[in-house]
Amino acid sequence: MALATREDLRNVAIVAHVDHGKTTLVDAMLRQTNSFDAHAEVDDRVMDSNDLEREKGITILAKNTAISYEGAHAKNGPIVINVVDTPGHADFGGEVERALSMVDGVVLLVDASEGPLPQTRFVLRKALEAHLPVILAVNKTDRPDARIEEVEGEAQDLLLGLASDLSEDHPDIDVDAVLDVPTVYLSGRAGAASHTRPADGSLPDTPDLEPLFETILERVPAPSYDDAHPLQAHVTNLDSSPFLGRIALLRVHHGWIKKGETVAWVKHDGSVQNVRITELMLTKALTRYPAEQAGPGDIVAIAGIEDITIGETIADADDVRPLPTITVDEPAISMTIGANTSPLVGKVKGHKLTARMIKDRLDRELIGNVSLRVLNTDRPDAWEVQGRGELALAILVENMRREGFELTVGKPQVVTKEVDGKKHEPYEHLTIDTPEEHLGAITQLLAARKGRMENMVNNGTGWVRMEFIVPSRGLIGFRSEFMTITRGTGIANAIAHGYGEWAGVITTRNNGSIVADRSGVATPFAIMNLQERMSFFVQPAEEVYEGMVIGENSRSEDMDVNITKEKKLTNMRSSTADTFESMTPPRRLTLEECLEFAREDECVEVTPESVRIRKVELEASLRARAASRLKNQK
Ligand SMILES: Nc1nc2c(ncn2[C@@H]2O[C@H](COP(=O)(O)OP(=O)(O)OP(=O)(O)O)[C@@H](O)[C@H]2O)c(=O)[nH]1
Ligand SMILES: [Mg+2]
Repeated sequence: MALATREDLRNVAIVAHVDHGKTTLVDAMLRQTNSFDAHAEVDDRVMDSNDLEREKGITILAKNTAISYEGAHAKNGPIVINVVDTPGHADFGGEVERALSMVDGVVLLVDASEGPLPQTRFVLRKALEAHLPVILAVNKTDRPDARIEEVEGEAQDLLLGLASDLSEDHPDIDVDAVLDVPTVYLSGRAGAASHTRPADGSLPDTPDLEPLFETILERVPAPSYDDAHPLQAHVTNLDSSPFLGRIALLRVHHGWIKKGETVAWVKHDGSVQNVRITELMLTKALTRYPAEQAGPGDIVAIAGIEDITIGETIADADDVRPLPTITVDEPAISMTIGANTSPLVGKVKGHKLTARMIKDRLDRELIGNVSLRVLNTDRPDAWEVQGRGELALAILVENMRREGFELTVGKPQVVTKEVDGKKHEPYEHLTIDTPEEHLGAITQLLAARKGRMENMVNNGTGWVRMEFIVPSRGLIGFRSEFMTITRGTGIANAIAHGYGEWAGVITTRNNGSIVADRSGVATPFAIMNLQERMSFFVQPAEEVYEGMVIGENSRSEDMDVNITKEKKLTNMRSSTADTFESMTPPRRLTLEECLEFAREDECVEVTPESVRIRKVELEASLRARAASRLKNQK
């Protein structure tokens, strides 16, 4: 079987740990290949196109763009490079795995100061398992704290370690080929690159990205295909448009796909249906344009197939050959998402309230999000949603909130498993970088959360790096405490470390909740009276209800208070201005903070206007009874 190649095409994914500069580099690649219209106003990080991505400054969804490279290294005419930008946050690892099924090589970015971090290892491992060639790019060489040579060494060590690890399970991996990795030095932000190592803190010596393009063209193979093979294309991503409905992104492996043609759609359950390709589009920079046909190696968008999902195959109608389904790592964190059951439900007209609407929305999410699972619960209006991590689930809830949903969201839990009759839970490998002085407090914090220290390096710069193996459960709510301890300076990164035995009880929050004991409106008088002993989440004039958590106690137990109490009228005049001045402003918790804060017997009420923590059991008397029952059991 003689393989042909598409010399005019390359498919490459940019992978890295979070914030190591992937999206910024893609900007520079687009700009330098004149991919934008001459007068277009172009934002930074154009690939981070959805609202939440821009707000949080992180990439959530993998996306592809196409550039036409016409520079010095394109010897026989322009070469289209499909570039897939991937998220670096561990919770979106499923996106990365999927992105890898679209490409023939990866550029692995490593921050010249931070060096390889847990997600670097994860993405590199996935790339090697997929037999993809790797280009190592030491990025941000301009950082004043860059330590380029050291970081390069660490990346080489990582490669070596992974290669020898992998060769045990995958004898077909060619270790020498794996270790033959070219290095490029980059400052993605400056759009500069070089083959030779710049001095720490300075820019690479070529004022453009030519050395990177050169290496991509040389190392990432042009897509190869069998000329005689019938059409075979994999659905690797989904999108939608108001005009075209669902859009499936396909990586064509063999054969040609033509507009107007009838093809076979091989579904997950193995059934095959003939469908007509009514819309076919290729990508240029950030826009899709209609095309007549696409061939081997192309990443092409098709519209008009309503239920098509990721991992399915489009094949020749006369010779159907399915591709393997795309697998991703299992989810570790779950939470229940259900209809809003609080007394304040539906205060604003037009919100999406019903269980039906919520279920439809969750089902829709499943289609595009391969790392998610939705299970039934014993209640008809609530579902258990499982995902890779807390953030991934919080983002789903945040998106639904913005779409107008009202929800009740349970506290995040871990997904446990039975192994040999014993309960097992997921663990994480946690890497911490922190100024030395916080070492003691952090060790204590993690000990309480059942973390086991694996490694500690003090490189004499006043910073230490510690590595822990911690139950994922112990990391729920960890981040905010960690940030307080390190006054925002610490860096913590976690990555899945498989399942291990249940670690026992973990107590996370030391302080109890302040709970409203009746419905009404919070008054300045009541808040003033209580604020010494607690910190409040609500402010005067805000509506509250019985069982709503309105603050954090300075003691460990919960406390029910009347926050609606009015001051008795007296003859004495007091100026309200006075009152307000001495009132501490309320602590406003974000959705993620609420999810972290909530205890087992609490959940979070989410509406487009507000996020409130509440007791699962709203009535004080019922709560008291449940608590005493629990005490008697112990
Ligand atoms: N000093 C320096 N900073 C850079 C460079 N490239 C990117 N940054 C900064 O690094 C931060 C992260 O950049 P992004 O491009 O969003 O990183 P990312 O890898 O796409 O992040 P995720 O998608 O969230 O994983 C931003 O604040 C950038 O301005 C660089 O070459 N030098
Ligand atoms: Mg990004």
